[in-house]
Amino acid sequence: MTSQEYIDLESTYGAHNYHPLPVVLEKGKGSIVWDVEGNEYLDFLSAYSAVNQGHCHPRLIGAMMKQAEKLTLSSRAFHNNQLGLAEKKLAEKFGYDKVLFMNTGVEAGESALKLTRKWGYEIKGIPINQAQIIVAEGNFWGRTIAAISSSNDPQSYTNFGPFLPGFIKIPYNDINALEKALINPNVAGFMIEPIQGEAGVILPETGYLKKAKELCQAAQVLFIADEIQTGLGRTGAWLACDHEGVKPDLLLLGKALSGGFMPVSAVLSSNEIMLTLRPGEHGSTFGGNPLACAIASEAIDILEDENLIENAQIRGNQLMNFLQSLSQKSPLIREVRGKGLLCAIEINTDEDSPIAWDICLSMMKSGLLAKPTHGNKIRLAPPLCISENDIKKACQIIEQTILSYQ
Ligand code: IF1
Repeated sequence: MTSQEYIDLESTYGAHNYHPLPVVLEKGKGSIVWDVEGNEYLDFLSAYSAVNQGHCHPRLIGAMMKQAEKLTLSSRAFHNNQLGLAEKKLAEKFGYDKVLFMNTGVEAGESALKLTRKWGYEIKGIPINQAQIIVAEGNFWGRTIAAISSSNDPQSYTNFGPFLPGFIKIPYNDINALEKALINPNVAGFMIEPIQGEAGVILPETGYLKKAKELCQAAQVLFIADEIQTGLGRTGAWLACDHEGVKPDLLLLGKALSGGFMPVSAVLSSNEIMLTLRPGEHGSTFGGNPLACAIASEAIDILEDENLIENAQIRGNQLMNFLQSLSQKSPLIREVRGKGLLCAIEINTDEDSPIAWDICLSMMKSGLLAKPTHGNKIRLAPPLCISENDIKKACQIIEQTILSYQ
């Protein structure tokens, strides 16, 4: 079958809830993917930062096969011999008392908000059903009713109402707005992405996260860091919060927690917060399943053993240096932003201009896959295992494409 035939199948039989680039992938290895015609591409999206370890990592295949032949799912009605080991590894790695495994990132977000509300009522003493969560405009943490209720993006919420109450929306990177919102005694938590991915790789000013954590602490409000996209090495540190030495009260992980093999997410927190959840009050069929735990454990080890955090920093500097010099040469570029291997080019058009999309189509034809977010921001986020040479190759493709648009 040809790419077009596969695309037609999806169009006929699938929901039209995405607008993918016209490429049909069949194989992936490391930073490279191949389409059904055998064309090779540098993957500069990494499945939205889920394949930080690189596509189809052999150690993850091994861990998956080994566990899959023994036990894939026990349910939490019984214990299994992988869960405690994985909980210990994550808790010790990131310095928390306890871990709550879920599946998708949005489930980790939902779980964190339930924990925060419970803690708000039972520890902070907020009147029942009055708890408020502060979120930042431009946030993206998934597609559930709670997630879109906290969103200010019409594409996320239009015609999906009625919405959940209990969210206070403030501008991102605005410490005065946070200070004001924290006056409300019913605020239980502040949930924030250390860098806003979907919004177009928006970085807060240096010191914002640190100040925000301090203000939350002083107001007895939980600081919840959504590191589902920025975590696990993506920004050149284990966590984006590490760049400012900020320790969240609740830490959300997902995506690369499984290296792209299956949905695995987790909330990490303290005993005081975690133990507000008592048996039977929260869970999920696949949450903490032995297969996911075996894969997650190996996914963490790979990041460590292969120095992928350090590689993200070095390759990220290489990419950002190139992007900064390119932005001097091209009036088409409004701004380049990034930290580690989470970068973006903001094209000098408004959001509904087709130029960013056309640039991505051209780069695709030259062998590089990237996709715009919010219209005119092109996210550039290759697997953390990417080589110096492949960054060079990508830079050549980006430069020749952008300069051809003069
Ligand atoms: C889609 C976006 C990225 C996330 C953060 C939680 C979640 C995500 C910071 C939820 C998920 C995914 C969702 C996917 C595309 C992708 C995405 F463009 F949608 F926003 F990466 F930027 N927190 N992001 O980025 O995790 O439930 O999906 O496992 O929905 O199209 P999930």
